[in-house]
Amino acid sequence: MITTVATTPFDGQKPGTSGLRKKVRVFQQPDYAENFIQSVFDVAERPAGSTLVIGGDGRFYNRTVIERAIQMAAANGYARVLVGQGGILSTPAASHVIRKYGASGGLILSASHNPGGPDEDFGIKYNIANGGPAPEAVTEAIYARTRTIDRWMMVEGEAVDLDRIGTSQIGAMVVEVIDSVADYADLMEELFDFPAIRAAAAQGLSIAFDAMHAVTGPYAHEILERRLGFAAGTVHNGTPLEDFGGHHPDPNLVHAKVLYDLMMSPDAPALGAASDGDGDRNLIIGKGVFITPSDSLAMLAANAHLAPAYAGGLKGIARSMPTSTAADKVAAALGIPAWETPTGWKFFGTLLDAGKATICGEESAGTGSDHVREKDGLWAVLLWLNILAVTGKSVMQIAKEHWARFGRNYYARHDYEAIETAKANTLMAGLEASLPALPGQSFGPLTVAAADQFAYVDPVDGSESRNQGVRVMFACGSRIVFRLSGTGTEGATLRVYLERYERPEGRLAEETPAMLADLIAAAEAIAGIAAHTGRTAPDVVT
Ligand code: VG1
Ligand code: CO
Repeated sequence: MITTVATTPFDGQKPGTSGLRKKVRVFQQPDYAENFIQSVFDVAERPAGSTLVIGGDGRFYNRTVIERAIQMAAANGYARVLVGQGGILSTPAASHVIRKYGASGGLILSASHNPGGPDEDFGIKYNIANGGPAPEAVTEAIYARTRTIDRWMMVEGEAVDLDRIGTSQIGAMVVEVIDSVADYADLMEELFDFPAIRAAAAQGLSIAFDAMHAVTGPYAHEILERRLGFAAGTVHNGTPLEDFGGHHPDPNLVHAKVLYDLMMSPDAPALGAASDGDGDRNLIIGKGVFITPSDSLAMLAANAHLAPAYAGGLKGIARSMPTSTAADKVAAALGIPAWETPTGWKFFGTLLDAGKATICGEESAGTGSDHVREKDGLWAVLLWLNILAVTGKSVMQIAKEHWARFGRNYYARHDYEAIETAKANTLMAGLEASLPALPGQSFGPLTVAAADQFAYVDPVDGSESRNQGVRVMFACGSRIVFRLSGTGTEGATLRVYLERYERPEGRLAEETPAMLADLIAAAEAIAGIAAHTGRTAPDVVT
């Protein structure tokens, strides 16, 4: 029987860069999650007989919301729900399941790399039938609906046992609890040269993978240790925990410091890697060398033909605007298009669907391809392993050869977290106002060539996205980008992206902070970060 519950709108249910992200306490308010999910169901394109996929990263509050979402899906006319066992599906696995089983969409419950637990973060994201994040037109429609919603619906049935694989029924709807890992692991086996990796592993190729007590643990155990034969213990922190062991499941040099230290030690394996809360990000560290995500994108694209799935070549490479231009140089060398999109994976969907790009990436440790419509942490790790296995080279060797051929993009991102929102907005407004006067001005040795606020017109569907970040381009090819994060749950986070290009004949083996010092000083002079925020140093440098 369908129960209709009267409700009133909540303010601020506007999806950000990647879904609706708030503190758990906010989501725990009566009707809060229900209003958002009902708004999704009210606007989503879902023909009669549709299937919905539901999965999450296993963080605190996951099960509660999944149980409710299943009851609501039954009341809203879905024919079938596919849910990962224990409520677990990594974000890329959810994308694959949506595509494989022809679902009309999916709910992914995650706040990604944000910490978890009763006082931390939760999130809900809706993905469409292509498996990718809902594009802005859809998220705008969802948001508009949250502002007028007056009821939500559910079928009160017997609770589904999320832990037991099998089929049950709620009202007229079928609920299938599926193996969270199998479909995804099978897909990886199709894409990559597993026999070559297995053979290399048997001959001593080694990897340390830090699952950060997040969703990729079970996936990494199955793929790396069982299917590829890497030694037991290859996967560190492989048991998903509701609070990620009290850590940030953010695979960067700050939060994966233990892995970094291992990789810089004499005992380092060939490859060190980590993934985030929901499994869509990746960190790549070779023995003695950190590979920036922007460089990883470029190096993967340059070597992708070594993996069976990409042996026929790439159709194009896409990167988010703040991501370094290293990938563009690879695209030019391959004679394929290079696309520049706003931040967030939702902007890659149309390019992938239209066959304009095969590999995409973001500076925030996201890389992926047209095999799904999300970034994919383990995919990147497996492509690296495939390349190492086939070439027999070290990560260091691949990096050095890459820089010698394409030049090197020194790169860093400085984050100023939990700034008062008003101060952050004033800073950005000041920056924008200063744009017309910037060209021609010099900051130390750097002269501004151009400055703008990035706006994007999707080359496939023509949709426009404005205010996607302030870019300051210098005559020497260096660049600073300023933008506010769209995933935080506390105040505002200012991201400052710094990039300096050195030609192949230039200085390729320097330390990044020293190479970026002039740009860091210029960023302060241009934006007045200290004056606006009182901060004299970033909270996180990645
Ligand atoms: C951040 C990253 C962006 C990424 C997004 C979601 O967004 O910068 O590149 O797509 O997180 O990643 P923002 O707006 O905070 O800069 V995840 O792994 O949270 O789904
Ligand atoms: Co993520």
